[in-house]
Amino acid sequence: MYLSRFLSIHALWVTVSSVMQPYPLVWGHYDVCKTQIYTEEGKVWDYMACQPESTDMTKYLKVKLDPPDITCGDPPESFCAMGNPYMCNNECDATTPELAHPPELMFDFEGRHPSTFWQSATWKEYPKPLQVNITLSWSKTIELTDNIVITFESGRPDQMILEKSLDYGRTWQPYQYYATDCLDAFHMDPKSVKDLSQHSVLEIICTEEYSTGYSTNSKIIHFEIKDRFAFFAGPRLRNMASLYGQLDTTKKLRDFFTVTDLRIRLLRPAVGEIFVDELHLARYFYAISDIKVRGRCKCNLHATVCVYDNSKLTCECEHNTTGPDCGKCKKNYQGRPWSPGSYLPIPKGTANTCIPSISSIGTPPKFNRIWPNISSLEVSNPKQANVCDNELLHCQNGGTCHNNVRCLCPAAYTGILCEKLRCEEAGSCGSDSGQGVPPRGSPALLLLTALLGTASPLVF
Ligand SMILES: [Ca+2]
Repeated sequence: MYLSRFLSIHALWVTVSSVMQPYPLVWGHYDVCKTQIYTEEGKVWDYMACQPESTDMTKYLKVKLDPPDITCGDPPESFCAMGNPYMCNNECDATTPELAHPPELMFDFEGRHPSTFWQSATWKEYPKPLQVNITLSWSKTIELTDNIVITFESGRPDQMILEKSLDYGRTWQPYQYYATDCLDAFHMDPKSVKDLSQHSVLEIICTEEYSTGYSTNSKIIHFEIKDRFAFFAGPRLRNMASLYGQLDTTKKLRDFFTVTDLRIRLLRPAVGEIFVDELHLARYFYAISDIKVRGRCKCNLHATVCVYDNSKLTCECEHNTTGPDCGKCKKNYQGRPWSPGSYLPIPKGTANTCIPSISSIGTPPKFNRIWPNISSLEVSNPKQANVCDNELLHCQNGGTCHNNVRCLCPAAYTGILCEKLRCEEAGSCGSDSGQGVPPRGSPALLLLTALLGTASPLVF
């Protein structure tokens, strides 16, 4: 059973008018999809890659517990303080609002005292494991932009797995293992995210950093998104261009931060001692006061607005795209294959708009891509990171780097880094076998190799 705690009102987040807003003041926000510019041919639309603002995604999720009746208070029971088995004057009663601990208290506004929290039943059936799955579902692909933070009110669990799904809960993959003893619990060597590198950033690790039971003051468990971003963007995330370049070219990296659902698998509560105190099992339970998940709707860089209506998130697609994630071209706009927008070149990216179908207009469309005005980019973003240079970010296939903001490509090539054959983009390479066309993905690998300064292929 889903326990819905949503606002029933239509919720919408957007801070700018996508039409009226001038170019972003700070590069990298991608908060404008199109703007009108004046050319010799009159007013025309200039299209840019765009994405919704990062926001608190817990407002838009559904939470499900398994087992469904694991929340404490039905029937009412008393529980003891974790550190003191004789202090058992706390009561959980689902029928009394002041004594109830329902799941929605994991997502309410924290800041008041004392904290409000969800709590499980106690471990009265020991030695049968006390295990709870907490599933958070968005029914929409979202991109995580900040650490997932879970606050435990009565000791951090001895064993826990954070999992993710990219297919609405049909299949699950581990995101991170947490244990007081990783080897014992999961047969994994303990690691910290800080032990990882650009090469191993997608490794699934077991950490002992957050599982020291009730004996420390910290109540918090992180899943470290920002530390992973920092492998590409630097410790203070100053070089976001490098991160965006990576996200553009490496689908596995992009997918790593993308989810439709998260699942917190609580496998063993905090015990705090070597042995479970079987005489005082009311000391052992799970209690979570807060879960933070920040992210944005995945709209494939074709929308700045994501609407929450009727318990459903949907991108409001621009660039002649459609679908919940703007994942296809609108009818009559299939003049070339759909493609996601691109973060490059910084700061406006490339919209990769869908163009009218030949059949819909009778004559071949005039391909009207308007490139950013290079000189204005340089003036408005004097400290921007490079799109290309001659050290790390190489133009491919003989292209030359123009003022660090654009590759000038040989006639046969196109793309941000001259990575695509022009005939391939136009669909006129003339060979179904693909002979003569570089294997897809190889430019991305070349770029990665260039960025990471290694000659060996990466294992993601
Ligand atoms: Ca709370």
